[in-house]
Amino acid sequence: MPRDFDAVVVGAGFAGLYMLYRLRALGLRVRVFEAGGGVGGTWYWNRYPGARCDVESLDYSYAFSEELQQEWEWTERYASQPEILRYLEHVAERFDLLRDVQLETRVLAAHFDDARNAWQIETDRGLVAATYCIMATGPLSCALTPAIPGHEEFRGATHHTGRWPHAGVDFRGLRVGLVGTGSSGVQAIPLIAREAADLTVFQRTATYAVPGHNAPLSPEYQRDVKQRYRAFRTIGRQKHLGFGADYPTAGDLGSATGSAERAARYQEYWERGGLHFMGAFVDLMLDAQVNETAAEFVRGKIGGVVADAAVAERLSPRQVIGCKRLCVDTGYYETFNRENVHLVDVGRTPITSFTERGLRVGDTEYVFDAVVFATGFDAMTGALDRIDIRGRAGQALKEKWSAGPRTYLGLGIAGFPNFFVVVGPGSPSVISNMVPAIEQHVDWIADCIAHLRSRGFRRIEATPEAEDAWVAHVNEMASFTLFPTCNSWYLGANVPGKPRVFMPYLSFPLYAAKCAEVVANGYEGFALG
Ligand code: FAD
Ligand code: N01
Repeated sequence: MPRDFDAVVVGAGFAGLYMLYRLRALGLRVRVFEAGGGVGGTWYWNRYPGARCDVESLDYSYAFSEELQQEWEWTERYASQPEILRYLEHVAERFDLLRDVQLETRVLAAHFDDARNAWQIETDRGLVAATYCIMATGPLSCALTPAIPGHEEFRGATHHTGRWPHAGVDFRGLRVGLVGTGSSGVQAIPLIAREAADLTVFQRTATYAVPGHNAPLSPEYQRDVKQRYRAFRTIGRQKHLGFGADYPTAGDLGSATGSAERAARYQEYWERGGLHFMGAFVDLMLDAQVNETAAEFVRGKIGGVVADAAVAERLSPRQVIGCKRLCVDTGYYETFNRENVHLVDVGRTPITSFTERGLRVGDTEYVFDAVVFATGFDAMTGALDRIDIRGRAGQALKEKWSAGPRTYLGLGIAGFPNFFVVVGPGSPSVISNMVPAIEQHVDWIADCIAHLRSRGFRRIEATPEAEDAWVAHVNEMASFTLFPTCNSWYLGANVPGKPRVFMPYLSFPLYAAKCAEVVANGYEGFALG
């Protein structure tokens, strides 16, 4: 079979679009395959009411083009889904990317042909061959609906937040059930509650939510940032989470701070809003006792907002704060003061089944016109697991990863030559501001391919030794922290049967430095041939 492309990229979100831009600039023939009917990835699929970013827009945006970052005007501190989608569509148009993106095309398989040193990529529209195969399939793109018996019997509508109908959903006058209180549920609940006749929230684990204090972006502040955008980005990238240049980070320990001063610090960071809260002390995710003081502070806030003490108690989480991704909210806890909103605990008694009219929990039937699943994603590995990926000697990636994902730097995989993953397991990815994390990965991959081509190398592959050492290092980093203490999707704990392994790498700047060092040492840990 002829080689159709130098590179195939799977996915047209932030990662796939920028990957195409970089590879095209190197003169490669590239094809992007995207399952969706448009570009945007996360922001194409997640159209539920209230969807917006939780990293501020001036940070959560591309830095690769000075013109782009100067031209684009964000309207809010945290942009809404429609605005981010418009931005990505603008990027695709501005850089003439669409002509190499094939939409509504799902990649089903990618097999490495050793003799031809090429990837054979099977889509639901045919087969192509390419030298490089780059997975930009997204760490949170594989929506997960729990297998609740009797789904087919339910006469009402069901929707998943991550696969929201393009025409929107009119909840007016409807009795709505909503399952899940992670970031998606926390964003959707206040808006659905305002529209629906009645909303019942099914909560398995109470969640910590910190107000985002979302507001229109002041033109003065935006102008100010744009005047120093390069420095703003550089400082942001030096922070552990890859953002927040304008927020000084506390460098002191909660364990060495008195309780009154600690409470004042929490209040200050609460007022800052959003994910910044976890930066109040450097040992918040290292010391369980310090973490508990922050958790207690947030529980106090919940108690102060929710009028019914019993409901407030049920909404108060008990796990380590920050162990599951912190939610950033607008009026989440307040919503439970509304008369048309009810909270049902399904932590001890899970949802038993669907019925014709709604959901059954134990002996109680709840009647609904519509049920919303805000139940999250098969994160980091889900989209890759759903493609039949086979490397040298026909080795299946799914089999290789049966005890948990194994990568070198999250970028490369031993046994899978000329195959790259953008923001894959073993990289900071979901634990960081993802746009700079994506740009750093894409730049690394593009520079690597340019290096191979300029030196006449035809193949690159991570060595098993480098991969083993990296997997051990990623685990070791997590083991110093409180992250492994709860059932988070970072650990795969939300997917029945998924191996419990902490998947992201903690610390964006350390990671970026390591990637640069690998290059400086002649692609140390990779075999080039
Ligand atoms: P995606 O945007 O997920 O794109 C991957 C694309 O690959 C998808 O369009 C998918 O259809 C396609 N694809 C997958 N498999 C196949 C296949 N087999 N064949 C063809 N196409 C395929 N991160 C932050 O840092 N800050 C935030 O504020 C933030 N907010 C978020 C809000 C929501 C509601 C969600 C769900 C996630 C959020 N994230 C946030 C994480 C977000 O996923 C990333 O920031 C980023 O958008 C990921 O971009 P990506 O291109 O890597 O993946
Ligand atoms: O998914 P989640 P999400 N019965 O997995 C519950 C990003 N994001 O879509 O905690 C009952 O966090 C589950 O309960 P439990 C962000 O990175 C960002 O909300 O597993 N409940 C949980 O409450 C985020 O972390 C934003 O016990 C069930 C919920 O469903 C990631 O995407 C917005 C259940 C799932 O929460 C995922 O967020 C949205 C069952 N059978 C997403 N199964 C921003 O704000 C699951 N649950 C930027």
